[in-house]
Amino acid sequence: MSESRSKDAPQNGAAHSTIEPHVAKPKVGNRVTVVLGAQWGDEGKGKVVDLLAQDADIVCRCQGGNNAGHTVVVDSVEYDFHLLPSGIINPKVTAFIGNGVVIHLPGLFEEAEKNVRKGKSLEGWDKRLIISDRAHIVFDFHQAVDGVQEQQRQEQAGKNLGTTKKGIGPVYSAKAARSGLRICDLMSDFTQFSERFKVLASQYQSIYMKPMVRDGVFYMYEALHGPPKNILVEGANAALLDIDFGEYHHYPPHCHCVCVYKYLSLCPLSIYPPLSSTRKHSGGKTCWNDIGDLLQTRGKEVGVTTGRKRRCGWLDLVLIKYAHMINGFTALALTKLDILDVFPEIKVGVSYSVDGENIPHFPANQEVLQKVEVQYDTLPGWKSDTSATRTFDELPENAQKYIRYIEDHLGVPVKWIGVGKSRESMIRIF
Ligand code: 2SA
Ligand code: GDP
Ligand code: MG
Repeated sequence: MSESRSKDAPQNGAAHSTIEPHVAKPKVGNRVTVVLGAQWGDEGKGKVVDLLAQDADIVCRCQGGNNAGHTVVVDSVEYDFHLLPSGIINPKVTAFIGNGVVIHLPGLFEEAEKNVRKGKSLEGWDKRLIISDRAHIVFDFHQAVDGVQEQQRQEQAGKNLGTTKKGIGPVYSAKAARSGLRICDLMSDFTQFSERFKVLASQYQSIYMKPMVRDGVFYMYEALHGPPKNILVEGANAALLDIDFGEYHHYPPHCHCVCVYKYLSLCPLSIYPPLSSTRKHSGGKTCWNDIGDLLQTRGKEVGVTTGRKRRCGWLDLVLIKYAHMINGFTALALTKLDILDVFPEIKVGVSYSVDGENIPHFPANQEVLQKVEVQYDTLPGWKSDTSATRTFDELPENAQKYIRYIEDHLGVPVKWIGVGKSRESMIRIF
């Protein structure tokens, strides 16, 4: 994990000098850490964010909506976050929902209330949440449209995309079409809203939201230029769900899920990829096989948002390398090692071929991806329980070799290893 202090942050020198000559560089000492999923989501980002949030001042969500589901287990209480940054569980942290996030307001309040009922950690959440006024609003009709579009796809093409039906695609489409409504619209002039929305909007505009809503750009600018802070960015979804770099057409990603600014980016990587069951994935399909069901059952792999069973398979290092090329990961957090405890041998996808010929990259085209055959390396398993392990040295020798193998293959250091759901079940190697 390389650290990106703000003095190293990418600067657009020309723009700074010609447009805003007086704009100061961010204060030296600020640090931005980005946590991103490198597969198809559900790698355990929530757990990693919770861990890092203990040293963070601000935790930001920057994309996605309540299609995401991030799990954090503290003191045996399992919290699930969809819109709220998981770091909000830490009372010292300010949580920030940025302009790239699309917000379903009833969902946000339901999520907060549900988690408040579960345990003390969420108490006072509304005092430590900032919402960007440029974030777009998801209305119930967006969710209804999502469902209708899925049905139409099924009828017209014989298959649908397996969306979460949370209205994410429709609201990002409206955003791109410049017809979306933003939090700032809700907070100020209602004339843009139809009569139908005025009633709904006024409820939220009243006491609940006003104290939270700020100019998001100004807020983050001040944070970056004020006294040094640790800022943690919580990626939602994952690289393979990105609208540009993900599997376009197949799993219709809706927004950017990758780190474009090359700040420090940390990658939670489940050691087997869990995928939502409705997906028909191609690239990783050969990594789904008869062991998938066992991985699903052992990992209790069920969608946090939809409750759908996730499909699971062996780790695919070709696509992790691809995600690394895009994001430039500086450290890996390998989660769910414990799930592999029962296997006598463990396979790892290491190369792709199409029609017998090796291809060195992750194909953009879905038809090519359909034809991909994955070549595996097979490593010996360790056949023992790692869930109580707390140091690298305590891990069985073959588990250590497995981790070093992944590290060597990717050229990125592993700094955390997950051996269970709870906050404590994480080995640190630093
Ligand atoms: P959408 O609803 O428009 O964002 O769906 C587009 C595609 O993105 C996939 N997608 C996800 N994949 C993994 N995890 C997600 N979040 C939930 C979780 C999933 C759940 O954390 O468990 O509960 O099932 C997520 N959200 C969206 C989706 O399957 C589509 O392929
Ligand atoms: P996210 O979307 O990336 O935040 O991941 P999710 O919360 O949707 O799904 C990850 C699941 O794996 C959750 O149920 C976590 O509690 C669980 N989990 C995370 N890390 C580990 C680990 O190291 N071992 C095991 N057994 N489960 C883990
Ligand atoms: Mg998830």
